[in-house]
Amino acid sequence: MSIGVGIIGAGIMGADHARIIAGQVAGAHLVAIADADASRARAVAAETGAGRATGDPYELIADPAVGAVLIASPDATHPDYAIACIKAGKPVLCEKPLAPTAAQGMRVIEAELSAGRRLVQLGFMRRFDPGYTDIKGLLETGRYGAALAFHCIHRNATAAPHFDAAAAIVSSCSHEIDIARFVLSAELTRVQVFRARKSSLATFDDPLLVVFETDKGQIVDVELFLNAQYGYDVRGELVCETGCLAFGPAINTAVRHSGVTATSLAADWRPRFATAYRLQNQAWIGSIASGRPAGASAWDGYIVTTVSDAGVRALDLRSPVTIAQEKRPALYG
Ligand code: ISE
Repeated sequence: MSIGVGIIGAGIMGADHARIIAGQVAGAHLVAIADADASRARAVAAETGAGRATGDPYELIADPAVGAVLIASPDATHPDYAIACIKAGKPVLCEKPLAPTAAQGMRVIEAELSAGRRLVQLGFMRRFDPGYTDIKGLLETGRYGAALAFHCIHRNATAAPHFDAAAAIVSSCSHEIDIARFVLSAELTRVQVFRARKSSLATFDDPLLVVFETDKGQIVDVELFLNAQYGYDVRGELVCETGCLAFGPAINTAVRHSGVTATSLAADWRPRFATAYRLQNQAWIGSIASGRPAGASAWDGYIVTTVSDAGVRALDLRSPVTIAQEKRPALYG
């Protein structure tokens, strides 16, 4: 049986997800696109063969042909659409972040708790990226001893026009917050944010160095540089007691010529994480069919919002902030 998918949001990510669902995922078919700008919804629907387009996301959620909803609209709209889907009993893949703040994210947790079942998967696609899954697998063999530190680099060529330093933490750094918890099987307990000299090409404090401590005593440092100009560059290195596990960022063939080895970089995250997005979306559809949740849960999404709230406070205060630890409800195992 094929699951009819509706997508809310016809921007960069909504259009990308529409192409992935329409062309690369088994067991699903694209039914409808919604966007506050109905003409954008119509354009993506025409390109991807989705039969319906609407300017009203709630009409899409109520559509009986839509069995599952992918939310890729602006961040602030995620909680309301996710809650409407939960109330309608429809599974959701919600782009990160779950919400701009923890207080708003908690509304989604309360909706799942009162429904008594998990319907939301968070779009932290890096959990499906072979770079991260490889180092997690290698760490878990025990061959390299305990993980001590995780160095992360997160560079974009240019930041979206609406970005500021707080958005860099809430939106961009949310990926490292989630993936550090996932790779290290640890919780983040403290955060400090350092501002480097501001790039003359940036409109906000960029780059930032965000440093976390974990409940296992590890350090996670993230260089966030969203106006790096030269390309999209995400990579990392996990420092363990007897070895270091490094991955990224090249996605293409190495060309050796004229005494130089060159590998090209992606322009943005879509090609860099194309495999991760495909595997994530396939796992989501598979989880609906099997009834076994996959990927990051709404709870993971909520915890990330508590950490990014603390990160924004640390940015403003210019001093370390302790991250309150939350008790995981039984629903989230
Ligand atoms: C963007 O929203 C993403 O999700 C990308 O993965 C991230 O690298 C980028 O910094 C964000 O702005």
